Amino acid sequence: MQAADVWGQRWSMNDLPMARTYMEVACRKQTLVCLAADRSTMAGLNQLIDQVGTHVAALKTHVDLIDDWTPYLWRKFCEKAKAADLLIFEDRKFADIGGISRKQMSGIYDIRSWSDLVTAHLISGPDIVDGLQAGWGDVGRQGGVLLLAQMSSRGNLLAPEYTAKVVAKGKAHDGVFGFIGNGSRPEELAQLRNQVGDGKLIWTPGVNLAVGDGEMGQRYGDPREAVLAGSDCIIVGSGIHKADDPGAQAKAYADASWQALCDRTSES
Ligand code: 5BU
Repeated sequence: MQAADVWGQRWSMNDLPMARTYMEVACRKQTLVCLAADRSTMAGLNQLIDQVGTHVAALKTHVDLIDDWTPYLWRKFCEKAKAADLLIFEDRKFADIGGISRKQMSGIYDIRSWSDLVTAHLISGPDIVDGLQAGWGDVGRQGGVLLLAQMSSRGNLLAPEYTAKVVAKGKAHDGVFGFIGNGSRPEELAQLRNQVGDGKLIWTPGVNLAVGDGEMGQRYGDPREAVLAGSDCIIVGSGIHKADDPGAQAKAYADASWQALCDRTSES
């Protein structure tokens, strides 16, 4: 199946190379799932790739929560992810001024050298996007920034006025791959999609087949509803990595998200 047919306007109105890469990977593997790989050991992370790699399009990491992290083990893990046709997305939630964000892309974790995507808040102003892009440029790589327009957690401070400002600034910037939207509230997500239009992607955490409240203020919505409301990628963590059979569960999320995308496209 051709990515242009499946993604419709989202493809034709978005020529950012990294966005097109994602849409192609999703098509090849018939999944809109990004696995939030929140395991705290390298063995646990590698095991996840073996278990679910064929059913997910991207891996979302928190490089700073791993107990036995070393540069060598991380390089091997990234090679394994690439071999499994996965984008690597470091959910670092950068928030500093542009020049410091650029430096934070290097340092011990050297995020610029292996990440395809990173998250950032726009609270410090739009130069953060230029700083992160300069970070990738420093090592001759390209990447995309996902701006936090909404969050999934209860009581977060990203009010609708703030969301609208993030979207207005982010839409105009080539370095912005897309926005993080709240997967737990389809109505909020539909509003975000209206503001964003078709030119940028929306990725959504707070998604689980078991809808409701999660741990410590997390909230969950249904994967199909999220995609129908305008999500282009469902970010799923514990729903997959804590399942008895992560592979089977990843396939269930993949099927639900892919079917929803096909239905969304045929309805439009
Ligand atoms: P869960 O196990 O599916 O709840 O994991 C969700 C992941 O998404 C976790 O890694 C969070 O850091 C991440 N996340 C989130 O839950 N909500 C948000 O608004 C953002 C990220 Br941004």
